[in-house]
Amino acid sequence: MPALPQTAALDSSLAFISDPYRFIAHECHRLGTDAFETRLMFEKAICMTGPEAARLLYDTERFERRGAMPGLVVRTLLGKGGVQGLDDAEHLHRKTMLMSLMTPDRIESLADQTAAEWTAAAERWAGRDEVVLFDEACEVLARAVCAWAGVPLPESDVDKRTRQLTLLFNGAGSIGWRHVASRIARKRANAWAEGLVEDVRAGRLQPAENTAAHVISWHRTLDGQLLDAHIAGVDLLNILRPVVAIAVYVAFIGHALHAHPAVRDAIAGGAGDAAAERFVQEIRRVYPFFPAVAARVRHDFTWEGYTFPKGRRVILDLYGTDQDPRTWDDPEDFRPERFKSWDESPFNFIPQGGGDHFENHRCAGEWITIRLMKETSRFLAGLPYRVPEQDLQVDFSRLPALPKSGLVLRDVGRPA
Ligand code: HEM
Ligand code: MYR
Repeated sequence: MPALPQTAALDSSLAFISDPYRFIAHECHRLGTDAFETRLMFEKAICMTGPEAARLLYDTERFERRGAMPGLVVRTLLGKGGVQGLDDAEHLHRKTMLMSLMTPDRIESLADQTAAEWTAAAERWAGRDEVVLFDEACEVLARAVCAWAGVPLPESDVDKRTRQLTLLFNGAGSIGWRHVASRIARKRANAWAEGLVEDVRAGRLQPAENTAAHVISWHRTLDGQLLDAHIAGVDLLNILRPVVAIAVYVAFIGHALHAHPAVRDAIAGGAGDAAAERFVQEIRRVYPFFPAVAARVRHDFTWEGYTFPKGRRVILDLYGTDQDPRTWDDPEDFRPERFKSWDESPFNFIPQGGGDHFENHRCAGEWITIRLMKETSRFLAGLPYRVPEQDLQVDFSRLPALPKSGLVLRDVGRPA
């Protein structure tokens, strides 16, 4: 049995963290393979890229998620006990509950809430010289998602909670003080969310039945018990945090509208929903956001002649798969039209994971993300503003990647 190709370096942690979006694809290209073995944080790991690798990782007979995520990510971005680390019947049960929040009418309701928050934000900006779009988006989305999820957010807490929710994703992948700040934010956000769950259960808080706060607080596990309040809080944050994280895509929308004025004009001129959707899909394909997902091998198997030993951590390259030249012609070109002929495979375009939303760990909020991105694209395309001189370069060494300036807008006028 041939061994998997190996990296020259014994440990790749440093190489990975310095270029988190491109390390796996670059190394695969260099080694002429879709999968290679290395060490990450001193532990052996298999890294893979491409649609066939994605199909493999979402085979639940061969992979499980328990203990797959690195501790650094669990103690910041994800929290302990949430849906991401579950397997089999327990995962299916919890995921079904979370997916019940993703009905078309609930998604529309969040889109309406978000549109209203954008309009209110534009009013606030009218008196200011300039605004940083990423920062403003974090606040707008925090306000919108809390209202939608049945989570009270008094005006005096808006800044604090926005900062906390933002740090969970915008500090998790950093090193140094930002990572420490992210851990502190995780502790505080957990305490807040657990308190909310307790308030709901004690009747002190009575969110509408179709809200995340209600559904998660009253969810029962397979053996009929309420979730541990701490874990319910973690999964409530698994709804609140990622909606705020859409702010990263908002910054990319601002970037793309600026780079492609013809697309901006088309959207401002009322291009149909299908055109708006192709625009946001291309943003999700071209701009880097979530680099990779991790799983562990359930039991020994062979794939394309290589052995995958039980317990091995396996990392799937999401960004590189969305840039794979076997699927995408001229992958680095920004061409929304390409989505007219995309085959809708669940494995070749996976910015928010692959496979099935219900059966696998694929992102529960993918439809919300697309819907809010379309709403925001229309809002920004119809908003008068200037993009002053600034460093618009997308920083690929940062987690998550962002335009360096955060997208400064000047002389913002009234929305159309
Ligand atoms: C899972 C990305 C927005 C809720 C995931 C995964 C990725 C991802 C890569 C893991 C897939 C896997 O493990 O196979 C993103 C990105 C977003 C985003 C880039 C853009 C902001 C959202 C939103 C929500 C959400 C808006 C909720 C409203 C979740 C949940 C999971 C998840 C609950 C765990 C699913 C599971 O383990 O079964 N997301 N996501 N995400 N996402 Fe998102
Ligand atoms: C969410 O909040 O779930 C949405 C996306 C957040 C992306 C944050 C990316 C940086 C975190 C590092 C992940 C490393 C995985 C190997």
